[in-house]
Amino acid sequence: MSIMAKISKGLSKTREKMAQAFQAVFERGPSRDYELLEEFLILADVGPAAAAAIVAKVKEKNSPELIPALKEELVQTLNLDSEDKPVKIFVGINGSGKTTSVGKLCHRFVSEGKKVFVIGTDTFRAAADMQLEEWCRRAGVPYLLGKPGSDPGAVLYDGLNSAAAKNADYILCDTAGRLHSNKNLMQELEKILRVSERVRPGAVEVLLTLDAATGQNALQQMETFEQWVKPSGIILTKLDGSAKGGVAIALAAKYRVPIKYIGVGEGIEDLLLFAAESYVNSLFPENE
Ligand SMILES: Nc1nc2c(ncn2[C@@H]2O[C@H](COP(=O)(O)OP(=O)(O)OP(=O)(O)O)[C@@H](O)[C@H]2O)c(=O)[nH]1
Ligand SMILES: [Mg+2]
Repeated sequence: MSIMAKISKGLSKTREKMAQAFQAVFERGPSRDYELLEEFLILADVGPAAAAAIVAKVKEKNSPELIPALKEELVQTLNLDSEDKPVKIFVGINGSGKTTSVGKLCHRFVSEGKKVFVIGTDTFRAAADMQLEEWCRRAGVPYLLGKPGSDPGAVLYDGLNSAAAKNADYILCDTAGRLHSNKNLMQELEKILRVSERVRPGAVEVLLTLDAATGQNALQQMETFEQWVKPSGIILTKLDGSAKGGVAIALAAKYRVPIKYIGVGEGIEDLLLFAAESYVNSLFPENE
């Protein structure tokens, strides 16, 4: 399957929902009605603030063709510069897809010929180490996993040193799931980040995994993680099972943090590089 076909398939539920919202809204009036356009975007999980901002920009364009103008604006909203740093720390709430995304990204980097090292700092959840170990085996990458109950910061410190000895191009660090409302666990994450910055100054980035199905709640998660660890990229997971892919636009509009990858399935190849234009094209029905 081509990448475009994979993105399109991964976004099929969202596209269906977009089409339904479009029909429901515009059967009431002409598709040049900007108020209706805003309503359509809100129904499509773009969220009220981003919807208003986007419609204002589309209005400015004063284009005779509304949908192409809207698409162009959506692409611009989603098209954000992103940096690629060697140490990537995966954070996010429980079950959002951190460990799976680490496994998939290992596979992606290995197939690009990169040397990867994985550090598992989820010493909290039972069997977390076995799950990550299985992914590392499948991707064929070396790893260091913390013993159950051990201090995540100390595990990370050791892991970063082992990775340096192996000359890894990329070091992917899995962390335990934590609710954004849990202050102690957010402080622990802050500490993990401090440790890594001390060992590899300037080389560390935080990737926040967000489950697309959580819709507007993803914004709240972003809000809190932003306060504690400033994610420099988002991985939007489980798009295949969700109709709420429009939330990508809400996130990009509000936080200006790039979406780097999207998860479109449970398999090792189901993590795709995010591309604003293909994403937007896949939201609209004519691309099926
Ligand atoms: N369909 C689908 N399932 C996914 C995707 N990403 C992750 N999953 C599934 O979501 C579930 C949770 O994924 P994990 O990777 O274990 O999530 P986690 O964030 O590491 O979870 P904790 O460590 O418990 O916080 C698993 O069953 C994965 O297979 C995706 O893109 N699509
Ligand atoms: Mg996990």
